[in-house]
Amino acid sequence: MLSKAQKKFVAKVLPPHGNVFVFGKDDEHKLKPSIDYVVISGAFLNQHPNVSQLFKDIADRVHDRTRVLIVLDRFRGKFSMRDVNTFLRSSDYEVVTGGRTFYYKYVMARPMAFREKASSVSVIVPARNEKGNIEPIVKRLPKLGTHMEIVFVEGGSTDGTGDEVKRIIKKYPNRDIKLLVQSKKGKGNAVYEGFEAAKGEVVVILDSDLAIPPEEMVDVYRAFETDKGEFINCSRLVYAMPRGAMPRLNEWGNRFFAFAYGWLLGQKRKDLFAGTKMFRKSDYERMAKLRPYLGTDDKWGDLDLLLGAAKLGLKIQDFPVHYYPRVYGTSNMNSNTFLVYLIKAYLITIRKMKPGLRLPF
Ligand SMILES: Nc1nc2c(ncn2[C@@H]2O[C@H](COP(=O)(O)OP(=O)(O)OP(=O)(O)O)[C@@H](O)[C@H]2O)c(=O)[nH]1
Ligand SMILES: [Mg+2]
Repeated sequence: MLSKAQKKFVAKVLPPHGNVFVFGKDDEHKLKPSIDYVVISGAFLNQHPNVSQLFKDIADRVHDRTRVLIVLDRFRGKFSMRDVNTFLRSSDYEVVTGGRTFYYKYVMARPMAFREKASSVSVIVPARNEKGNIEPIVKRLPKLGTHMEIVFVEGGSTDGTGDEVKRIIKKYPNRDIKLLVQSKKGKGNAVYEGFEAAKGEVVVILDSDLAIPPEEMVDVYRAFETDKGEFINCSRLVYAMPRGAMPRLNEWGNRFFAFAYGWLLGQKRKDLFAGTKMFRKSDYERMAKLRPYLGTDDKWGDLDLLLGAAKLGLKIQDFPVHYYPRVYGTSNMNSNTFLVYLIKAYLITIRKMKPGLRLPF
C-alpha cells in the first residue's frame, strides 16, 4: 500500500537493519513478534473502518520495541496529523518522533503497554587516572535492579587506577566488581568495550569523576524500570550547578548543541554529554550495529548512542541529575577537538537523520 516514492522515503526514515512490514488490506493476521517496524500509509488509514482497533491489534501482536511508522501525503488524504495523533493516543501509543518534508509528514510511535520489569544491571565506569575515585564509587553506588555488576574500564592511566581497582575487588568480595583494560584509546572505546562485556540486561555509564552523584542512579534506574523512556539520558542543565562544576562557555556550548542536535534527533534534548545514559543491552547492540551507517567515528560515545537510539525510534527521556566539580584528578577532555567533531558529525548525519530535507550541499 505504498507508492514507489513513498517506499523510497520510508527506506530512508528507517534504519538499514530491522524487519519492516508494510501494512496492507486484511493484513492483521500477518502481524508477528519478529516485526520491528510496521509502516502504514495515510491512504490506507483513510479507508480503514476502525483505526483504533487496528492500532490495538498491532500492539497485541508485535514485540515491545516494534515501532509504528505512519506516513501521510501532504497534498492528499482525509486525516491530518492531529487525527493520527488522536488515534494513537486513544489506542495507548506514545509518539516518539516525527517530521515533515515537502511531500510527506510522518510519525513514529510505540505501544505503551507497560512492559519494563526489574532487570540485572551493569554499571560501566570508564576510568583514566581516577585512582582516588574508585573506592568512593563502590561505597556510594547503591544496588540497582535484581543484580548489579560494576565494570571498571581502565585505559592509559599513569596514577595506578588499574591496581586500585584490583585492590577494591579484593576489599569488597561481596560486590560484583570487574576490571577491564580497554584495547584502544578514548572514552568511547572504553564504554563500548564495557557494554560488550556487560552481563546485565540493562547497562548504564557512570563517569568516575563523581561529578554526577552515584546515589542518583537509583532514580535513573527507577525511571527506566517504569518505562519513562527506553534510553534515559541524564541532564546536568536542569538543576542549578555549583560554581566550578562547568565553565560558563562549556555550559553555553552544551545548551546550544543540545538544541541543535535535538532537532536532528527528532526528540528535543536539554543536554547530550552527561556521562550517565541507561538502556537495555539488547538495544545497545542495535545502536552499535548502526555505527558504520552513521559514520561519525565518535571517540566519546555520547553522540553515536543518541543518534543510534533516535534512528531506531527508541524513546529518549531526559532525567535531571545534580552536577558537582571534580574532587580528584583532572579533566580528560579537549574542548576544541570536541567542538570540531560536533560540527562535522552534524553535517555527516543530517541526511540520515532528516531524510527528504533539501540541502544546498
Ligand atoms: N578508560 C578510559 N576512560 C576515560 C578516557 N577518557 C576519559 N575517560 C573517563 O571518562 C569519564 C569522563 O571524562 P572526564 O575527564 O570527566 O571528561 P568529561 O566528563 O567529558 O569532561 P569534564 O568533566 O567536563 O572535564 C571519566 O570517568 C574519565 O576517567 C579514556 O581514554 N579511557
Ligand atoms: Mg567529567
